[in-house]
Amino acid sequence: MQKIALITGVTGQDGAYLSEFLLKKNYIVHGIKRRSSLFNTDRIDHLYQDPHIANQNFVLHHGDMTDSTNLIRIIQEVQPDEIYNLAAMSHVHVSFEMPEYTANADGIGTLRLLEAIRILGMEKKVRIYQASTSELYGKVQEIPQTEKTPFYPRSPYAVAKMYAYWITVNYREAYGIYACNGILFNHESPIRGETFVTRKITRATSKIALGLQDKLYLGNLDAKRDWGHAKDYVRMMWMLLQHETPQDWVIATGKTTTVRDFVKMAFAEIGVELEFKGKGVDEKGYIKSSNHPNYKVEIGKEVVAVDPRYFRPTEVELLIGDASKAKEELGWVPQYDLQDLVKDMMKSDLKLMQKDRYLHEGGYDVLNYFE
Ligand code: NDP
Ligand code: GDR
Repeated sequence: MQKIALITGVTGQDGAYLSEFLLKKNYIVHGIKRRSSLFNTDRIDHLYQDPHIANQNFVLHHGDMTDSTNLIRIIQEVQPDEIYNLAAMSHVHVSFEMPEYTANADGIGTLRLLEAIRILGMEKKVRIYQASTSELYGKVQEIPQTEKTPFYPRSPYAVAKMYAYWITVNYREAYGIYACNGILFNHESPIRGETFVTRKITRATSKIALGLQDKLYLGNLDAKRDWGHAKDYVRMMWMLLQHETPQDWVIATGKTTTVRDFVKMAFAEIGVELEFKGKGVDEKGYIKSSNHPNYKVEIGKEVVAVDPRYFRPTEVELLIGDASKAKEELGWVPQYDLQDLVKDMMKSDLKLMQKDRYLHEGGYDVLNYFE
């Protein structure tokens, strides 16, 4: 019998990689996507199957975490063995601008999903993965952070996710539902959303290499994150749902790096050594040397600057996770380190920006719909 998975947030970074992974494992994958006025399925278009053919393995449904009737109907129709709840307003900074929506989608949305299972009497049939986050740790209580480290959320996003974390634990204890929290530290990839810091950096570095952009503006360069590769992390989502008993798991690399050092690593991929001078809002990054045969950038040029608009009202300064439990009990071995991740992202963005440059040179970079 083929297993059936339902993924909320299927159009996101993790949803796309997880769909690929589960399809390779011979699952039938159903995904929930939001209606939007433009196509929003870029990341999963390569998995698309013509809805007119029989026996599809990849099926999309319109839906939203803020609509419980729709969640109940989809779950009833799909009868999943596993549900991966990845849907969320996932941008920490934006959550300060949209706190109520974030609470609704990320916090109450998780409750809606769990209640749907109860309403449908599927408590014993289905296993649920909840996309919890290292943002729960927020203000540093202890390092490295483990499953036992106390939470101290520092944004509306993290507070909403804290509700989702505990409601998942509560439904597991109260109703015996197989529900797990994966407390995942930051994970990135070539298909990471463009406004998260790693992707913002690899895109801008690629554009600077090709002469399409002059400068990269960032916020807090001192923030430290434990960055892994999304491919390693989605494998883990599946692995932890296969464990005999439902538990909560930290997934992390155990290494932490500043935003500043990530920028240096990205520039190193185009043969540039960066030098940072100044402090706080006045800190700037200059080209110290440049030695790539294909990418010529001017020595001494200022290419990185700080813009306070990217500062957060409350910041998470330091994240570093200890995934010993997952490594020991589930045998998780990540295949990528940070260097591999930066290489993978830079390779992909350089290719994308090269395409942009061809379009730009051909005069096709701005499509005027209203001409
Ligand atoms: P993305 O932002 O790339 O994807 C989020 C997905 O959720 C998108 O498919 C988005 O749809 C969808 N979505 C947003 N709001 C709603 C809603 N109201 N109803 C239905 N769908 C919605 O996130 P990631 O793939 O990076 O992360 C996946 C999950 O893991 C998220 O819950 C995130 O908070 C969590 N997480 C992520 C980490 C990371 O480092 N990536 C670390 C720890 C946790 P659309 O495409 O239409 O916007
Ligand atoms: P984060 O990721 O908040 O950790 O949440 P993000 O990449 O947005 O920020 C990481 C750190 O970089 C600093 N920073 C900047 N961030 C952005 N976005 N843009 C900038 O210009 C910039 N300059 C500096 C931030 O202040 C922060 O300290 C991600 C999301 O995927 C969440 O959904 C997930 O739960 C956590 O990771 C784990």
